[in-house]
Amino acid sequence: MRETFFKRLADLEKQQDELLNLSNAKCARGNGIVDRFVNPVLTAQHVPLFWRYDLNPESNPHLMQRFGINAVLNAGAMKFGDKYILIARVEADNRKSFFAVAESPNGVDQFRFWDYPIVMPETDAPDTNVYDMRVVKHEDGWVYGLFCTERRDPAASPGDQSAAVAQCGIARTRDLVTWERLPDLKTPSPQQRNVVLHPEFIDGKYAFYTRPQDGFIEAGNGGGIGFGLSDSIDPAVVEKEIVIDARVYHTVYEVKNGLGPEPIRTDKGWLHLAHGVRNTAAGLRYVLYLFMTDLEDPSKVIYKPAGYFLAPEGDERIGDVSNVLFCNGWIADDDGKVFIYYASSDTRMHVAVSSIEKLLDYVMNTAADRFTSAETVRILTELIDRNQSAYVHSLTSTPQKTGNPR
Ligand code: M1P
Repeated sequence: MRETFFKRLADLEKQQDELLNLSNAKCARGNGIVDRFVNPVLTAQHVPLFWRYDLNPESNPHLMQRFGINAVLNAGAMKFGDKYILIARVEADNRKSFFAVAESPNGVDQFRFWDYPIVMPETDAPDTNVYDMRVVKHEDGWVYGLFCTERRDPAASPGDQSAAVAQCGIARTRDLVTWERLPDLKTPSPQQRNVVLHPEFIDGKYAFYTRPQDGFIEAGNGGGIGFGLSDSIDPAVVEKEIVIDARVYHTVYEVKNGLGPEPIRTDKGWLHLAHGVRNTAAGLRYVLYLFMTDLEDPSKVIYKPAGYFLAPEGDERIGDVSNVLFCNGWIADDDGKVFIYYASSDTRMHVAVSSIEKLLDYVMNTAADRFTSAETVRILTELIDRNQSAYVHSLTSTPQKTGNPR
């Protein structure tokens, strides 16, 4: 029996060692805006063996898994010293999520979890489930983690075991190990998810991007990505919430949208990444889009390309909740490189790499949505006309097509 135990352990260790040391490479032929990478950066298989197994041959002679991990997803991200840090949502087999820190020396591979998950203190109303942390280095000197805290709806009938209330939990830390829990954010909306703290004070106040919603799943009258100010962070109270990026009929964000990570300050404006949700016969489809707000007034959208820049592709389309890309973490390096960490289908984490220069170019020079088929054809025709000009032909060898000349 002992021999079998140690043989199985050696196999598991070898397998995990290979995974953790796997080097990653850019996928060929990206969209020019970002480069995806071939391998996911964090998965359930990255979770340490000593979290999943009782490694004592006396108490676990069959070396069976004692603590199952279902998925690793929706990670907040930040640079901490010279390490690339992900604060992942780790979902155990019992459906409960918790947060755990993983670090990499280069941002694209070799992510390893720290030895223990984060012990998140609770408020007087204990969380049933916590997930999707946005990490923000605020100019007040603290590192904040804003996350969704979910509790059973106190008004639910005994037969309804799924009605829930989602709110924004807030905690802060200086070392990513010890966290101080603050009261949950208060807003005028019945429920909140996807709340992000702006990294700078606005008019001396803490600024929050919110996602007001009427129900646990449905945004209802919650019109899109909101914005509001709070005099303090302890407690944080947003009395007035305005919608800055609305849901729009027949778009990739018609059903819901929500801000992803904290915005990145650039000399042209604040770069924002968000997810948009549309309905299909096969269920909801989550894609990622970018927009920019004014440097002085981050609630004012100044550029917003039509549609998405990343949507589920290939294996990304399949998982616990299929057809979903979700991002709540990115890292802008000093050299201008931007690492975008996104989860696919609520199952695993990936990275896509871009740069501030490319993201600005994309956001500022890609046509905005004009919301109808006719206008979409007009935008396309303008592009084709420009590409058919003699000047462009003198620069490229692309042959002119003559099917239906204008
Ligand atoms: O399942 C997709 C995502 O659904 C929720 O996001 P939203 O509130 O925008 O619909 C969240 O539960 C998120 O964790 C999940 O990835």
